Amino acid sequence: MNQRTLLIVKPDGVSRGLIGEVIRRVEQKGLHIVRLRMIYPRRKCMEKLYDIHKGKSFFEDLVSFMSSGPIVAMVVEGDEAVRVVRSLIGPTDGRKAPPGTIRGDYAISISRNVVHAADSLERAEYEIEVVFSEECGDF
Ligand code: FUP
Repeated sequence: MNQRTLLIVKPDGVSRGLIGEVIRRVEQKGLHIVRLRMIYPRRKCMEKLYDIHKGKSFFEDLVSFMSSGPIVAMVVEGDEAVRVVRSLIGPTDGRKAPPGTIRGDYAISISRNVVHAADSLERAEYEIEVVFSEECGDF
């Protein structure tokens, strides 16, 4: 089934010069980037993006980190795009993510893990709306 999902290059990925590498892997897989936006996100927007983690021990650090520098957000389209993009990025913890995945190849941390991707179709719709809204931030 054709789907659209949200993929973000986080501030650590941007500062490390990994935007091109992430885009290359998405395109190499055969997925299509249908929207692309670089923003310096406001704190409030990152709180909305990660609303499901509110109250957890890492929430403050997560939101501060995500609003500490520019991010690149993209809408990625393709067959089973939600699942396929999740498999491209790998598990959350870079130390456990297998080589060949973006996190497995470029991260050794659970919190500075280069990329974010929506984990369901419902979340994808919600997160695209949040991150591509005008008020999320500018550059
Ligand atoms: P993921 O969907 O793989 O990005 O992972 P989660 O939704 O579980 O977590 C979202 C973000 O919270 C992670 F990318 C990093 C941060 N996090 C931590 O910093 N510590 C944790 O123990 C879990 C998550």
